Amino acid sequence: MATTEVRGLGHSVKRKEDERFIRGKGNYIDDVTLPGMLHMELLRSPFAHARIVSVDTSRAEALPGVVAVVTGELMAQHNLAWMPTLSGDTQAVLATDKVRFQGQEVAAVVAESAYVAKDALELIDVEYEPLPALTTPQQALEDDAPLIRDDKEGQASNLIYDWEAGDKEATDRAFAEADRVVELDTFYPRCHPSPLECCGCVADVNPATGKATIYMTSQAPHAIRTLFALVAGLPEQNIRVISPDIGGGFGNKVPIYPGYVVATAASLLLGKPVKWIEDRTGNLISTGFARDYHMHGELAVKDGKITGLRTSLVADEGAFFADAQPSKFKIGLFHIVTGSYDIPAAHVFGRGAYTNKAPGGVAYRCSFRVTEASYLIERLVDVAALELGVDPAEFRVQNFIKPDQFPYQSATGFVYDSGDYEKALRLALEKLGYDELRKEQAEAREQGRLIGIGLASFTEVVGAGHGKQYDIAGLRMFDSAELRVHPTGKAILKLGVKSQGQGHETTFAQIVAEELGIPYEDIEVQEGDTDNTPYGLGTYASRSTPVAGAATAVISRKLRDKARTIAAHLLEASEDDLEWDRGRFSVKGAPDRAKTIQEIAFAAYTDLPDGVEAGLEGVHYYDPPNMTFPFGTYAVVVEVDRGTGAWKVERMVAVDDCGVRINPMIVEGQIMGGLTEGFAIAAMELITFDEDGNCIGSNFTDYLLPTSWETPSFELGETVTPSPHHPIGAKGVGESATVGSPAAYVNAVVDALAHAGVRNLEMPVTSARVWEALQEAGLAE
Ligand code: MCN
Ligand code: CUN
Repeated sequence: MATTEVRGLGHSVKRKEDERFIRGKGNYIDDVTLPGMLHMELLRSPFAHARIVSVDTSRAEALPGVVAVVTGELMAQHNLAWMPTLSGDTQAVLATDKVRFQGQEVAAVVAESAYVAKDALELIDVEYEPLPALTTPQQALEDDAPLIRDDKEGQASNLIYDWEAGDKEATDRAFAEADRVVELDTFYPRCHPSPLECCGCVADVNPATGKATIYMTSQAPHAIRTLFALVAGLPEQNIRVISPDIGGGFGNKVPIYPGYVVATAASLLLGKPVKWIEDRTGNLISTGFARDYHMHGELAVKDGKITGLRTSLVADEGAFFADAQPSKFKIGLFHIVTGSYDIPAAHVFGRGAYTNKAPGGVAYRCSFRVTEASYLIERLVDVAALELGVDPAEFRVQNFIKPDQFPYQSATGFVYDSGDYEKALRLALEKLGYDELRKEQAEAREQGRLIGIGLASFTEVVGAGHGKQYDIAGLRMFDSAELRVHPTGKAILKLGVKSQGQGHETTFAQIVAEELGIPYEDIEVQEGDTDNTPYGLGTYASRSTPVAGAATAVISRKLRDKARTIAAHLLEASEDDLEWDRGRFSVKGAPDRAKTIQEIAFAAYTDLPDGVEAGLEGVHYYDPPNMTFPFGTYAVVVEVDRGTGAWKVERMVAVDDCGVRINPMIVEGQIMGGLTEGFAIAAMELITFDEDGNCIGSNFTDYLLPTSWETPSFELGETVTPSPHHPIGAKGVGESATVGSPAAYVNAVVDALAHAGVRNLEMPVTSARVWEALQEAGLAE
């Protein structure tokens, strides 16, 4: 480990970026103001499914201050009425034939101010012919269901795909031989990332040079630029995507949205910069939702061991298949569903259907449906323990993959890098005082009080690539780091990923500090400008540390190798005689004969050995050999009120293992944020639809986000099992707590009612739902 002076790995230094954030000096998309800039607002469909008969823009165009009204018809003239999605489908940019979900983009007004543009929306006269709306995939997959995607040639039904993984025969055999089969039907409801800052962009196409500069809230600016070049036919070198400070993404800012495309087209046509800032309702009803997953799971158990796992899934994809996920995997990485358990046989089958709801699934701290998978297995394991009458902690231990089984090949095709699941579980139980708590629970029950203890021992798969197997829209999932050490020993690190609040400016500087011995405050980290950073696939799926973090370590080491050559020259010694320590090379046995990294950096520009290239700079593109598999155990204690069904979290212990921690404080911040989101999903967040497809949850009075009042307090613990294939042993952590915790909360509430036969409660576990369960179980008071 590096010394405290340079603040390398393991130091909880404060986040560099917070200096500007807490002073209100951040530079978010709405802070971008350009000379002559116009403002754009989108007209959205009030219907979930309707044919467009006519669009009359004349009254809107006549409003003073309105510069242009853009319709689907106009976009179609430029071949831009439709765009490709990240899952290889097509999506309407502005509707031409039909609207297919409530909130779909129908037209746009460009005006001198956002207020005028908004007023003008009401003056656009659209005649709709309403059609029946399909709001569940079950409805959509019925034989006589109306066809949602009649725009697609050869699309005869609302089925998008069937997909499977694992060995069906071996799994069927395991079930035939089982002495017990446990089943669970559950629905992971639609929810929404809700970053503080909604989506938006400022598109600035310079009519003189043809250069298109697009400032946008994107988690993946390089990939977006390439897709823009391919879709709009613009030369890629003429497109510059700049993602400035981003006020939270959580997956919401991975896809391409119609607003970006229309604003860019409008700027191209008008020759002026055009700003589009999405409002909260627009964000909630139209952009990348998450989950909406109907799951059936079964476990085969024999002699207390899980011998098989079978799942059947139905995804509600909305009107366009726009999941942001690796293209070879139609249901994301759901096949991590075997979780932390050594299950010899597993088979996963999933299908996706179009419905009249907003597209864009998967997002929201998910790692490509790992969230749903983790929820299902951790609920199933609990149901199995209840059915078998065994302790859920011990049942988990019995079935865990053991430390000596790593690298572990899962039945569905993953190779887990490292893990010690029992250690994390035992630590959580110890912190909780589990055995004592079980006694208290039994005593409380005698007194008529309902206490529940819930566990979840999740395993995630994060850090996509490698590039051979994982891609986004064909682009291989590698990532990059370019490091420039300047003559005075200060450095700039440029990355292909893009922070939305994760603290990259601090943690990536710490990696360089560790590897090169330059103090972390002397290293500036830059991201998000495609003209000035090396190509990368962006920040999602907790991949920045596993991939760009590895690239950073590797390029630092390469520069250290060059520094050794220069140091040998300066010290008139052989390279082999040099020792590296704390940012300096010294001659073995003569520690006073030494050169610091700063002196070496200066020499790289002033005093080089013959034949050595000047400078101390380099770039590395890292294609990881494998994913990383962070894990942990979360333990929740709740008390349920028998009079109302309300439940309260009394304790929440979270033990995480993400390998080596770069900045423990940032890691803990990531975990606490995720535990809060997991709680919100388990307890209160729900976007739903009435039978006509009207979105319920289109604002923050209906879609409930937790405040500090509702949020439980968390007790954190850690174990460290390094990733063997990552240069610094780190695994990703940015999604773990959101992935792992919902099952722990639900398991706890179910556990409180389990003695009366309750086996399942659907999320969000509202007090109304618990009240109903209490009544059915005869526990209501
Ligand atoms: N880190 C560390 N040591 C580790 C692992 C991570 O110090 N062993 C640090 C990293 O260096 C980084 C942070 O923790 O500063 C998160 O790292 P990582 O796990 O690599 O995740 P990413 O940076 O790729 O972030 C993506 C992840 C995802 S997919 C979502 S969704 C999410 C999340 O991060 N969205 C967020 N956390 C968020 N946090 C904020 N504030 N805002 C969002 O939008
Ligand atoms: Cu899936 S939400 Mo994060 O991977 O950006």
